[in-house]
Amino acid sequence: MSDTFKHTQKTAMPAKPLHRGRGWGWVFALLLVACGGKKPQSAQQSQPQPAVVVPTFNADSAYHYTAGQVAFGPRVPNSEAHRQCGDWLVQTLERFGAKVTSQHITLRAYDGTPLYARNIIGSYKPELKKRVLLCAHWDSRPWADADPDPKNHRTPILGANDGASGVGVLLEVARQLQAQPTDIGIDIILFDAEDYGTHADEEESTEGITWCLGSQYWARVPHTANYMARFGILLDMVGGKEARFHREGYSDHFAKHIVDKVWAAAHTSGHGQWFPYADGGIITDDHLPINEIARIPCIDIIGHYPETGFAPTWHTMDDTMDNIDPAVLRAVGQTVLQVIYNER
Ligand code: AHN
Ligand code: ZN
Repeated sequence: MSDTFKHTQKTAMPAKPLHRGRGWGWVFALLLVACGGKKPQSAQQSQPQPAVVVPTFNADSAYHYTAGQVAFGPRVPNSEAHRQCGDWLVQTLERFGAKVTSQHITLRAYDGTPLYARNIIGSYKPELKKRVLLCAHWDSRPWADADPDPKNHRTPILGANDGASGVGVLLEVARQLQAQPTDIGIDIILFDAEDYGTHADEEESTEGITWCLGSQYWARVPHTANYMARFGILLDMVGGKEARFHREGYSDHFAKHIVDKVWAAAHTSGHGQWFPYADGGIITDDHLPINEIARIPCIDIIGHYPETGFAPTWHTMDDTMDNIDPAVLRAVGQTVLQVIYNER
C-alpha cells in the first residue's frame, strides 16, 4: 500500500513544479550572486530540520528481558548464576549489534570477600566523540537484610526490581538502537558489584563506599582511555509497582541540566505523571562515582515511594517478577528513547 502511494506521489508531481522550480531557481541564483554567495541570515534560520522520529519502546520486551535475568536465580558475584547471566548479557548485547567489552576484575568487598566481577559495556557507534552513557547494575544483593522475617536476612534475593529492571529496560533500548541508530554514540554500561554493600546488621564503614564497587572501578579505569560522554543516565529500580520518579539529590547537585532535560522528555512523551517535579532525597548509587571520579554529569532515575523512600520489596524476598509493572518500565524506557533520539 505505502509503496503504491509513494509511487503515485513521485509520478504525479513532475510537469508544473519542475517548470516553476527552474524559474525561481534563476532568481535565487541571481540573489546569491548579489549577496556575494552567502545566503541571507533569514534563509539560513528557516532551513527546516527533519523531524525526529522517536521509536516506540516495547514494555513487554523489557519485561521479558527482566524475567530472563531473574530466571538465572540470584546474580550474586562468585555464583554460577552470576557467571551464566553475565555471559547471556554479553550475547544479548552482541545480538543487538553492540560492540561489547567486558572488564573482568577482582574487587574486595567490605568484609574482605574477593568478588570476581564483570562490568559489561555495549557500545554503539564507538568511533563518534558525541556520546551518551546509559547504565544500570546487573548483580543482585546477596542478602534479604531488609526482609520482615529475620530468618531471611542471610538469603540472597532475586532482585527483579533491584538490578534486573534497569538492565531489562537497557536491553530493550539496545534492540531499538539496532533497528534505528541514533545520531550520536551510545554506551550501555552494566555495572557489577553494586549491591554487595555492608549488611544491615553491621556498621557501615566511615571511609569509602562499600556499595557501587563495579562503577567505582570503571570510573577510575574506563573501558577506553580518556573516555568522555556528554552525560549519563543511571536506571535503578525502574519496574516496581506504584513507583514514581523524584529528582534525586546528587543528580540535581552534579547534573541539574540533565535532570531538567530528562523530566521534560518524560512530560513530552506523555509519561509526566510518573515523573513529578519533586525532591527524592540523596541516594548513594552508581552515578556518584561517575560524577565524582569520571567527572561525567550523570543522573539517577530511581523508584521513589512515599513512606520508605525505596520500594517496599527493597532487599526483601518479595523483589520478584510478581511486583514488576510493565507500565513503569515503559514510562522510563520511552523517556530514555525520547532523550537519546533528540541528541545530535
Ligand atoms: C544505599 O543503600 C547506601 N544505597 C542504595 C543503592 C542501592 C542499593 N541501589 C540498589 N540497591
Ligand atoms: Zn539493592
